[in-house]
Amino acid sequence: MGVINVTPDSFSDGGVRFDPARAVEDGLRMMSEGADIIDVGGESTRPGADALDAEEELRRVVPVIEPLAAGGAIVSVDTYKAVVAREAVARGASIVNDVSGFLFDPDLPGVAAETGAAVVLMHNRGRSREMYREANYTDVADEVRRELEAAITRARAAGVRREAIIVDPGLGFAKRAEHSYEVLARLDVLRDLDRPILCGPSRKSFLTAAVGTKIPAEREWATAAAIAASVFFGAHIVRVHRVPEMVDVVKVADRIRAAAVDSPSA
Ligand code: PMM
Repeated sequence: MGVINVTPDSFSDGGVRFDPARAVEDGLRMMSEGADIIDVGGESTRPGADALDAEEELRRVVPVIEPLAAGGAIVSVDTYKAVVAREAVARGASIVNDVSGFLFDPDLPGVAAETGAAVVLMHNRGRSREMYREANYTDVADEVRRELEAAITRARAAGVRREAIIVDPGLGFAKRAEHSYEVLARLDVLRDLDRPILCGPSRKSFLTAAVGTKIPAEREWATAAAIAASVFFGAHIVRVHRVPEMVDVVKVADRIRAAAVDSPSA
């Protein structure tokens, strides 16, 4: 999954794709580089970010979603707002990527069910401004699994098909660095949920706990290590900013994972 942030203030790519033409061009290039899904977002989710109104969010994402979908991309819309999700799906998105795991907008599960879109339920707790306040865990991997199970229950209660659900541990969301490392290392506990697992370590600030402060665009080698680990520990989809390099990382990591599973001592 390649990331296209149509925002002036993205922490991870510095807002270069605020111009829709540039965003579309980059999304199409990501597809040719091997991305299977393009994730289009209009609101920055970095800690402390301000919420954006739905109309402005749609003004940003629709001109990017339509041409990408018309160009053959599987498009996901990174939004927690029902109004944005409904319109984005009408304009060609087929996945709703909700960083709140159906916690922030009570109307979103119903819209997801009605439209038949696939949904990414990401683990999270508070809103952007307050999410580190919620980063208290005794067993982070187990708590993330249980809270994702509750998100699946919310989705199913609204009529979302089980097959339409993808789960995501939400690296960096309501988690301090040590929590993100632990949840990544114990990603296999999410297998109990029996749904595809999406993992998004790309350029996140938890990587700086290991490599020191670097600007996000210089966290690619650190990202590669975390992407390889995501694949080893069972992720089915990885969300990345640099597609060609991470496609190679995934291909090699996946060969190693498959060899470990097939080995006589496994
Ligand atoms: N991370 C960001 C935004 N959306 N969605 C999912 N499903 N998983 C993530 O880890 C995730 C996300 C963080 O911001 P970015 O768009 O700048 O990478």
